Amino acid sequence: MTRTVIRTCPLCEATCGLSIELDDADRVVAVRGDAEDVFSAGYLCPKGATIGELEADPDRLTAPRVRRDGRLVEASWEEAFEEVATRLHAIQAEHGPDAVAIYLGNPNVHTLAGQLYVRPLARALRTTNVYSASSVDQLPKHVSCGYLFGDPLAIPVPDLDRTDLLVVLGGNPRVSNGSLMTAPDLPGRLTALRRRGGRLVVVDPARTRTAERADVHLAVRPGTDALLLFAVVHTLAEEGLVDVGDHLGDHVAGVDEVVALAAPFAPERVASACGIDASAIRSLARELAAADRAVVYGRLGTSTVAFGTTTSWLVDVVNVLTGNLDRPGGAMFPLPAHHRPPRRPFRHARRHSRVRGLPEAIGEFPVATLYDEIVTPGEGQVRALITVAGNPVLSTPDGGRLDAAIAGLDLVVAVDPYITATSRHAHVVLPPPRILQRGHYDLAFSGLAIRNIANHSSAAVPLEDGQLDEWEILLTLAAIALGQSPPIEVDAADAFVLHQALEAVVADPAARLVTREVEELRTQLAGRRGPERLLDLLLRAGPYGDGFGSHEGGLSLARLEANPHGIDLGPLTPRVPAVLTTTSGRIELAPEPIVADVARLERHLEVVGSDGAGQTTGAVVDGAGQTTGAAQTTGAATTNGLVLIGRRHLRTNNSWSHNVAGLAKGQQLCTLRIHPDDAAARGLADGVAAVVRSAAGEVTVPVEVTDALRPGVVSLPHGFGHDLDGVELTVARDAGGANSNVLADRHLVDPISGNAVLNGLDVEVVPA
Ligand SMILES: Nc1nc2c(c(=O)[nH]1)N[C@H]1C(S)=C(S)[C@@H](COP(=O)(O)OP(=O)(O)OC[C@H]3O[C@@H](n4cnc5c(=O)[nH]c(N)nc54)[C@H](O)[C@@H]3O)O[C@H]1N2
Ligand SMILES: Nc1nc2c(c(=O)[nH]1)N[C@H]1C(S)=C(S)[C@@H](COP(=O)(O)OP(=O)(O)OC[C@H]3O[C@@H](n4cnc5c(=O)[nH]c(N)nc54)[C@H](O)[C@@H]3O)O[C@H]1N2
Ligand code: SF4
Ligand SMILES: [Mo]
Repeated sequence: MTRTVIRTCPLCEATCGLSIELDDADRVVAVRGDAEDVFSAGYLCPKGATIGELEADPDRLTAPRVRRDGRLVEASWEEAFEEVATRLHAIQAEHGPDAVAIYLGNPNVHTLAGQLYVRPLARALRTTNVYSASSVDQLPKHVSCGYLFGDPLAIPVPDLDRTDLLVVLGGNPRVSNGSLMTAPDLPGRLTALRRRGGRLVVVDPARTRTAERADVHLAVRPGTDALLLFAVVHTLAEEGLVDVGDHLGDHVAGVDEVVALAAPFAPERVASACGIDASAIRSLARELAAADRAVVYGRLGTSTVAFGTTTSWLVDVVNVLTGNLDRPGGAMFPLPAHHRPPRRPFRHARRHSRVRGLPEAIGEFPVATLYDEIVTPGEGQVRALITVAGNPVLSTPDGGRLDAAIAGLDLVVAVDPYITATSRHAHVVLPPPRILQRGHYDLAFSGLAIRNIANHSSAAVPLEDGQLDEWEILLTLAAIALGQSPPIEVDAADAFVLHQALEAVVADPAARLVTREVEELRTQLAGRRGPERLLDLLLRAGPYGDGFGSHEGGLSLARLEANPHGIDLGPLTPRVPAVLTTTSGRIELAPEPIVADVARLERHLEVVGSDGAGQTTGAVVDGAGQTTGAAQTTGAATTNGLVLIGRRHLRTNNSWSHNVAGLAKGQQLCTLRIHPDDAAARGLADGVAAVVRSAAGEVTVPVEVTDALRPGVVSLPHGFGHDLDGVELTVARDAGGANSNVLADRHLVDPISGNAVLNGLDVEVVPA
């Protein structure tokens, strides 16, 4: 006998519905796309199809591990938490709260536990040393949206199904399935765009799978998108094409200032720096202005670069200036179903990191400086690290050095299902349950979706006796961080979390509530615990909620449980000015800190634009121990004229799905892609080993010669390099490949956000 369960796939941002067949022993026998899912309508990619293999992976931990005599041995939960408490309390007592750092990895945005219980843990630690994968990813977008719209979470997304022209910079949605743009079946939606007569323009140094299907592919030089977009603004202004639209007219400040800022960036002046003809840049601007409904979208390749914030900002500037912001078919703000607390105007750089003086953003410090905080003595030095769903050794800059630094810490706690490059250094590893053992709801991605959707999946398989849910692990750690000793009463801690959530909701006049009595709401939520109880509260108080009785037929968790294929809440609708939380209440198109950094871009243009061959990144290089307010270029970096970028593969997911045998299909995925001319010039041929060297380090990888990259650019995927001592990933260890982040210099950051520069690194490539 088998049974079928309906689940949302948690493996990427596309949130596809899956129909999963389980046998009597709850083993996965088949995974199909859920044809009835209101959003994905049956779509499934090769990664989603491997959920069964992930669930059955023998390397996945089923019990905690504790370090004894140098080895990670199985232990009971009691022993594991005892070990954490003893060591953590000693460090906190002797060195204070900042001695404990926390790093939050990407899967936290894909779990309810990560979305609802990580914050209580971080707060309980009372540390300023909070780091996350955001600062190797989309932090510049949060910062630019914070300044533009007042809210770092107000990120406009392409209204993909209704646009006539989509311009993608630095994204490869046909492979990544989209990011900061939640839409299942992106390949299909992009095909549909062109079928209905729409156009796709891709700006990418590589001819990616997305670029292959584009009407126009502009093979930009890495790191120069800000110049390109400024040239678009310049053209719009010069040719009288600026029109923010009647719908926005009253709500935008700073148009003239932005136009003035674009003055130095004529297409003819940036063309050689960008590696794109001036006429192509002017055409792009004219096409954007002429299209009825158009949208510019920038992703990873515009974010993990030296001008990440500036580029992210310019994407929305162009959308505003062409009248495409907050309009159907343009860039629109989703309205997710859950209640969000009212936001205060965005504040940024409220603190600076101890060693390098890098700015705080969205409550975090850039992970590019975690290494410095660990190795630099003094008050506030990091001595303990808690990682939750993260693998910074493989995912963040200067991976090799960070690896060694983490190995020397007094305490490492990893909440992770695997013994990875990072968790192998742990004193305690706390494994969360499997995907099918927990409920799922996309709190993060429903706020980035191209339709308003609500979809909850119930746990399909029960926890085993004594197994802890991830939120229970996080709450126990939070209680320990507050000084309590195990055993911890999880339900008491959870009652406190609920109480705070209730207080926040009743204090918000915009929340849908029939009553503002905390006690009455608590009664109505009885019968649930943990994340499901919080979710029920947030849904019922949210913009489509049942208001606990005030809005009949509105959303509640019970209603979602009765609709396992999800509830479609309709297409995106205009949200300006309600969505704006700037002090002025308007879109601040020319925010001071971004304006102030334009001079650095001009200097960069002078360096790279003169002959089109200079390869400096334009990033701020701040020597350890001091901050240079001024920008410098890398200048003396090792280079023989090549620039390194990254790439993703359809069948892998960052660093952590590499243990699924079927994913790679025996193929070597971690190759250095290089243009035939560049290969020939260096005596490199397909399949031979090459040494790739940067200012930070070197790796040896096989070469793949392809004309899919523009000359002068090489690419290497990240997330590989699992064959380190102690890593317990049998398949991934054998898969080969090297840690590309050994090459990423931690000193190279986008100075406004502190985000790491992972694309556009100067490298030298020679035969091994
Ligand atoms: N050079 C280079 N580096 C990059 C990038 C790049 O393009 N180039 N991309 C960057 C980006 S966009 C990102 S998001 C980061 C990702 O960086 P990280 O988030 O640090 O790394 P992941 O590889 O996603 O590792 C996730 C970890 O979570 C664990 N895990 C999986 N599921 C769960 C769960 O349910 N609960 C818990 N507790 N743990 C779980 C996995 O075992 C794994 O150890 O990498 C960044 N690094
Ligand atoms: N299969 C698969 N899917 C994934 C992931 C995965 O690892 N595997 N990871 C998930 C995560 S965490 C994320 S954040 C998303 C990322 O989603 P995307 O951003 O869509 O994915 P990437 O493939 O990293 O695309 C970045 C593109 O930027 C280009 N690029 C590099 N430098 C520059 C530049 O200077 N300018 C321009 N214009 N382009 C540049 C690269 O060639 C690449 O094609 O993908 C998610 N989906
Ligand atoms: S596209 Fe993403 S969400 Fe959809 S099946 Fe693949 S991994 Fe899962
Ligand atoms: Mo990411």
